[in-house]
Amino acid sequence: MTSVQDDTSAVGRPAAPFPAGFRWGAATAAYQIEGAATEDGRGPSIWDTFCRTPGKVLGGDTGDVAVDHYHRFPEDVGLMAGLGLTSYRFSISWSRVQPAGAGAYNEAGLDFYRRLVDALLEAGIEPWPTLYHWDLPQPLEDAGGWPERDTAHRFAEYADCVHQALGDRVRHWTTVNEPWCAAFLGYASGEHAPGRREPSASLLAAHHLMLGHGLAVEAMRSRTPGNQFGAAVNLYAVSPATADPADADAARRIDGLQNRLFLDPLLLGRYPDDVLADTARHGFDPDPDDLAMIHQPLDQLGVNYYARHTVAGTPGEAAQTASSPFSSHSPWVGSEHVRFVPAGRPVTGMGWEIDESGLSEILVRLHREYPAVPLYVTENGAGYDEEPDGDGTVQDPDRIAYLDAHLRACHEAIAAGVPLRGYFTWSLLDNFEWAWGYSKRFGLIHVDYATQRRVPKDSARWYAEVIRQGGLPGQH
Ligand code: IFM
Repeated sequence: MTSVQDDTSAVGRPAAPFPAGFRWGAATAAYQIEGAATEDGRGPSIWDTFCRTPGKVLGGDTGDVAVDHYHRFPEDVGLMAGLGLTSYRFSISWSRVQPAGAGAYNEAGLDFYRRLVDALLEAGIEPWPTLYHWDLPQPLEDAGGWPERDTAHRFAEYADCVHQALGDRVRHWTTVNEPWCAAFLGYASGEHAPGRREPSASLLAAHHLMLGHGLAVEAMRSRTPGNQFGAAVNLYAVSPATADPADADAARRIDGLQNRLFLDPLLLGRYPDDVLADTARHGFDPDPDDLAMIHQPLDQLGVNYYARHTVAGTPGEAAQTASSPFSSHSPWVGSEHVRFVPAGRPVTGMGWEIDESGLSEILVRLHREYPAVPLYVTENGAGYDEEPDGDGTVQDPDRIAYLDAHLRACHEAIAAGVPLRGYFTWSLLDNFEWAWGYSKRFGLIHVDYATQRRVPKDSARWYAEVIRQGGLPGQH
């Protein structure tokens, strides 16, 4: 077979070799894959409660069993090794490690992650844990949740405990995953746990998630300065629908809430003035002293990218924009009038428009507008609902095309000087897709939820070959 490095003959798309040492990974999250919801002392999380609330999750699905990764992780690590992954991004269930979210730690829960990390290291795969992927211990929500400042302190203590247990074997740490979703889908639109619809509280939640990040990094770094710390934010390219100034204003607002509200405090140590003005009527007035804590030096920044937002302004219109089939309340606090309009691109099975140019745009923008920090695409992938063919294979050409296009966008960004050091596809396995339950499949590996049988899809073989070659082949 021609190697990626020397195949430059393709007229359609040239070969796209990635730098030596580039991390090739896949990502998952605890509630979406582990199952074992009540085993070995795990406590309830907000997602356990939310899934049991009628009408919140499609089909009444829950993460009780998920894909049983808690028991099947040795098989799953074997599958990762078969793909040739260099790195595996997973999240730690706070409720498994500290069932009440404060106070006593659960050694059995920590042991699960010790075993997982050991299995990964033995297989030559770098463990890349995330400390918070949306599954707040229910007792902390009962005490007020992320809108309460104390939750940030509880998070830092928990993070420090996990770091103490694993810091000798784990080098790369992600504090919070997609704080936009945790804050605004959880506390404004309510389509995610805990399902609250309180715009002012959602802004406080966003602030405390970032404060928790800062406190956690400070605590962990003081013990093991050589470890690498960062957060994973879900960023979108944002375009105005037309040249109308109202659409330009809509794009500024959504870019502010989605991207800059998180990037500016994390990387610049300040909140964007325009976002503070847009949200002022919700009483958002963060303590400036917190910004120094949030603004920890970062060793890495995780970028989760899926799509572009195309938006239009409808000034003066009071009506809220529903963000999804699961809520009639807007997550766009202070900019509820903005409309999200289709731009006519092909969509994935989630209905998300496919636009790989948005990924290179975001990466180049980070490089130009923010201080230099090594970047990783910590999530990127496409959800469909494919099933095995009669012969047992799972063909997913659309996912392959999506991943190919987005990896080419990464390659383009690297060529433009962006310090992009790795790529994690979402997801390793089909899993629980939050309010969508098990109806959408993002995995490279198909899971039959009745038998828990794992079958690598065509995309898994394709990705393994990309990893083996260190990049993408040219296309004729
Ligand atoms: O499944 C989610 C993941 O938990 C967070 N990022 C987006 C994925 C697809 O919706």
